[in-house]
Amino acid sequence: MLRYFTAGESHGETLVAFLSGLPAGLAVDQAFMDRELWRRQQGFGRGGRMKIEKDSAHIVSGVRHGKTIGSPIAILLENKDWKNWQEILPVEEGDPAKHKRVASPRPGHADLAGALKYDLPEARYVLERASARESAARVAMGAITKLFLRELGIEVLSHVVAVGKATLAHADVAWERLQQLHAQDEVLLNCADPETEARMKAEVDHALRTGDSVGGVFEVVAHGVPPGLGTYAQWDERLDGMLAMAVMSLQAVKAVEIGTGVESALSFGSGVHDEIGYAAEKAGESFTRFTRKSNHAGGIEGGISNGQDILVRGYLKPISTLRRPLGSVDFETREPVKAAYERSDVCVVPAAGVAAEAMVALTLAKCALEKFGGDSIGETLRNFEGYKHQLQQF
Ligand code: EPS
Repeated sequence: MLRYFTAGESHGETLVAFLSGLPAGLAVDQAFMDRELWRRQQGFGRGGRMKIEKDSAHIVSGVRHGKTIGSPIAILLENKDWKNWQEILPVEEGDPAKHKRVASPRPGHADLAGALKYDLPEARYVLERASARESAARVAMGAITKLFLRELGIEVLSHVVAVGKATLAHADVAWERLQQLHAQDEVLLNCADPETEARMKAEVDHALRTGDSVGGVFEVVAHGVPPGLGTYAQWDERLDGMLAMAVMSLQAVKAVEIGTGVESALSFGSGVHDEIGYAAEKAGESFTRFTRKSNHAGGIEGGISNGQDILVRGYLKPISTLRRPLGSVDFETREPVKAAYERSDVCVVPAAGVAAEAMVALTLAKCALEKFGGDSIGETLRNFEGYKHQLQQF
């Protein structure tokens, strides 16, 4: 059973990720992991912190001689900024005069709800854990599960379909185009269309100029997923439900969509459902001879993957830290004041897309291990081959 957790504060010493339940014998590629972490740090509109951090996954357990050994994997990610925070946020009692209070909660942030819940006089500890810095730990775990999924022929990538009002008109981007996008060593807004990307950049520029922030929409695409992951048999085993939770759990995501879910709700059934065909000759790499004319369902029907690409969109609210802050209340005096400002990002849609890839990969890996099992990668692959044979005989 695949299980995963993270720990760590945004300005603490390290982030920690735990990943337990992967089969033994999976080759772990450190350069790939660090490239995934690098991808999450890119994008136009990130703040000064990204100049400080250069994330790298420091694996301390569960991997020996370059391969998983079936034991829990623990990963450390150093916060380079810690050297500036050691006295502000020490583990031991420290000097209270050096603490850095977050005096007035930011609307949209966890500040107020978190302070009320944990009975904290101000929001410092709340933002330390609520911060999207935590998503770096998810990307580290997601990178290892991506390597596992690759063994099954599954790849997961993302692209940005909207930043503010700038929207990609034709969002059905070819898989090859996504691969090209991800081979690039420079990331602007991770949009497949350069003209749209320029309009997206203008939205971020506007937010930068006006002390504002801007949200948007990313799409995660999982390619090569076999039919049969997830099930309608029980409510919490539905793949779409699991993916929705995984992606919704990312900081600043306020809505999740599978395929063209939102548009479909406003359409007639005849325009939405993906007609089924059959190719007598076995077509290329597909798992079965059944074909589809479209993919509005986003690769999931009845909570089960259907063999088409899985498409999951996340809708991000604009970052809640504004250089031109909104109205709030001082925690101590209860007087009206402007919300606190701390160094922050202005737009994080491309980065959130990378973090969502990790969450989708973790979810798919969990479902694949539930279906195929295996304590060694060889055993998993044998079971998978048997299932593929079954599909071909259908
Ligand atoms: C974040 C605020 C900024 C971001 C941070 C998330 O950090 P800081 O307050 O240190 O400038 O840069 O994101 C990351 C550090 C990261 O790695 O993504 C927030 O409040 O959520």
